[in-house]
Amino acid sequence: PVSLKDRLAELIPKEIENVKAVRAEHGKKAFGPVLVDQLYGQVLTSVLSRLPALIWDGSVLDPGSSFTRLFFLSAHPRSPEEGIRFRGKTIPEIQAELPKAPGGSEPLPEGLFWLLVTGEIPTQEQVAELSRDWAARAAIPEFVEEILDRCPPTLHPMSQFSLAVTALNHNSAFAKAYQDGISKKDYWGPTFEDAMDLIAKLPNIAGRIYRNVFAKGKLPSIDASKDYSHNLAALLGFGDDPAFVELLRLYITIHSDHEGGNVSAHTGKLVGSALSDPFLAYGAALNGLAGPLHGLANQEVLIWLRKMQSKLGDDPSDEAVKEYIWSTLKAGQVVPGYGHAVLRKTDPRYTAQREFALKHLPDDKMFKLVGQIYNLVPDILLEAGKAKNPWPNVDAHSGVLLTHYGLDQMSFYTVLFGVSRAFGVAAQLIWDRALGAPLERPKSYSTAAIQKMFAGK
Ligand code: FAM
Repeated sequence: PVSLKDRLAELIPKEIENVKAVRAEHGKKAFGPVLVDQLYGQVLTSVLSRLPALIWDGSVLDPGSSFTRLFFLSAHPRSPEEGIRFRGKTIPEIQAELPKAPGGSEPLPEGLFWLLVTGEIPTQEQVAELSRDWAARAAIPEFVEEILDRCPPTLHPMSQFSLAVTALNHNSAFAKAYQDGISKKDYWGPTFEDAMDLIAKLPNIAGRIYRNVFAKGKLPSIDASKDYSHNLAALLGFGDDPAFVELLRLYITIHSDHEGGNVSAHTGKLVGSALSDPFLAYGAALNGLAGPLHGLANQEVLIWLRKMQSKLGDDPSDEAVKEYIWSTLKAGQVVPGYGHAVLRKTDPRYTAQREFALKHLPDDKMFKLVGQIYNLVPDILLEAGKAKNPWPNVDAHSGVLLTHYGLDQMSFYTVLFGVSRAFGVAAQLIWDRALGAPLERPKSYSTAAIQKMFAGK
């Protein structure tokens, strides 16, 4: 079928049977012990990134082995990249296999969404149908426009974004169906409609925030003959720059999903498990993405780089950069854009952006600085001896690319991350409702209970 919903309707009953079979065969097998220290977040890593607690088929991270990697680091200074697979495919594979726009060479995020939802590489026609469908759903209610227009420009763009997404719940198909007494087995249908509406409406929300906060004038309307990234670029005022449009296609694709346990994806899943509709669930996810240890890191990286540039000038020596990095650590701050809760290698999303930069902006000064930092930070983090992963993550690179094309308003960067992450969370919410995922409710213990439980043992 050309329609994503029709294809999904064919896949859901098969997957329900598959899950049943896996549970029948393996359901009674033990999976992961927990140490008391881990409950308090010490020893190796916090318990949650080790505890098998979630199921999500859309994407999976391959951490590599931290011990092997650290041990061999001096012998192999640049670690091999793999890291993430979307439905079994690496980033280079999806770049090669997903449909492109006419004349373009980066994958269309429409195709990535089809892949996340179905596990299949879509045809050009299926992807074109998604572009058309999203363009048709793109308008946002007038009252949401008014909410955004009334926000003071000093309110962080991420707070405005979350307000607007939450308010979309006004027209939620799932919330209405639930009130009308929908049966559990039909939850996925209205969830799918909300998920599609959510993704479709984000460009208009993001565009309006950008225009309002940075005084960029009137929004153009959505062009139904263009793909999602082209429309988003046009709403931000960059529709005439084909290289920027290509960057957005790559950007949305690689930021879309990153396993089920990262703060934004997990928040969406958790809130969705209470049967809050996809708008409420994604509004909550955005509030998690807005934290500096998660999505806000792309803003933080740019602030950090700019400060470094203003202090050290355009072509700083390695010694000066090293000293600057050490001064960040000595001030009790993190080096933004480095480290990861799961990955133990250079983030392949970093590499994909570096390759884009090498192709389109090899002489950009800030890109060169980012490359210089990449050669210095890992050894410093290793010497400092705390971070388990000294390698760069996605956020170390994204802001430099956006800045190159003139999108240099750093406080807006996480909004673009938020547009992208909706693809993964939306796909996950559809499958959670299709497979009857349970209410998420981890058990908490008091310290007194731990003392009592382990006394004398
Ligand atoms: N600079 C300095 N210290 C770091 C560090 C960094 N980049 N990364 C980790 N550490 C420290 C960390 O603060 C912790 O210190 P304490 O023991 O004093 O608390 C210690 O090393 C162990 O941390 P970890 O186990 O290696 O990392 P976590 O799993 O706790 O946290 C991150 C992972 C990503 C939050 C952490 O590496 C970090 O703060 N990085 C900088 C912020 C950043 O770039 N975030 C974006 C992550 C990105 F992938 C995303 O979500 N978009």
